[in-house]
Amino acid sequence: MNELTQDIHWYPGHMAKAKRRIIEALPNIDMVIELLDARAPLSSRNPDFKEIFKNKPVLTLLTKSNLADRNATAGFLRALSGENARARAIDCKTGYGIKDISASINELMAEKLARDAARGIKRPVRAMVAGITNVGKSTFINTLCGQKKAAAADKPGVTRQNARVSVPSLGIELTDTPGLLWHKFDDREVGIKLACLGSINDDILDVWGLALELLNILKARYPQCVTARYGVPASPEDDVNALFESIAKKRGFIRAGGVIDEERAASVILDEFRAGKIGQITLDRITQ
Ligand SMILES: Nc1nc2c(ncn2[C@@H]2O[C@H](COP(=O)(O)OP(=O)(O)OP(=O)(O)O)[C@@H](O)[C@H]2O)c(=O)[nH]1
Ligand SMILES: [Mg+2]
Repeated sequence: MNELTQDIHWYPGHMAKAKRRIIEALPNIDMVIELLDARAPLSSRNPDFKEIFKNKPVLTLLTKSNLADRNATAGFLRALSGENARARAIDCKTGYGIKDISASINELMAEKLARDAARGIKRPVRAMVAGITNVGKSTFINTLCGQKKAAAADKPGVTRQNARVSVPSLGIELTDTPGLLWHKFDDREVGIKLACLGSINDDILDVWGLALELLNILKARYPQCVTARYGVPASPEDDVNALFESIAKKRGFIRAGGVIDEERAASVILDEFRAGKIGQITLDRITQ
């Protein structure tokens, strides 16, 4: 159907090292704050984390929730919360959900805090912030401490080392970590979705093929968003190549000779999706 036929395989050497460093740091960590992308909470969950963090309390946060489908987020929060699991939605661009984080941490650490208090010890809760590349770990830390302490940027692989940031006003100490992917995506769809979110470096991707994959999901689940954004009719039955072409034409992405500029059209569709301009969209479904 398109050129994205090979499995996306992305596990650069520095991630193996980063994983070792995360494991080494764990004895000095009280709890984990696991960040998932609200637009794909299942696909953006690193399957290695279950084992790595098995002995730690985990607070799960769905980040970038203002870019995601609200109904889907509500469903995922229910699915991810359990007796020993807490899940909350946040958005660091708008500040949504940020003021409740401290209470969630204290709730999760209530026993330890009570134990410390009984022994007259007052020390910060040490929380490790973990998640895949570009999910917003460093931005979350900056938002929580109200200062730009950690480098953050719109590309995967910005943070390369563990780094501690103290937030004395909240009684916590956060450890920023490099984004971790895993060795191989068993499910090809997972790799595609993570690429759509911007968690895999675009340099190694076929951008045209990826945009077609994204359009495939959008026409099936959010055709009204495609129509509203690009002014072209869209429905689940559409041929994805034809839909891509009509968007490219509508936007005037035509090279000399009337040939469609696929690269340009594909980059724009992906960029607009990532910036939330096509709408509030969630790529994962709860029952996958
Ligand atoms: N809309 C929106 N954008 C966000 C949010 N959080 C982070 N971002 C953006 O996502 C991009 C990646 O943010 P980072 O904080 O660098 O992500 P990271 O998880 O630290 O990435 P690595 O260090 O590369 O693993 C930046 O462009 C942020 O501005 C959010 O809650 N909402
Ligand atoms: Mg970072």
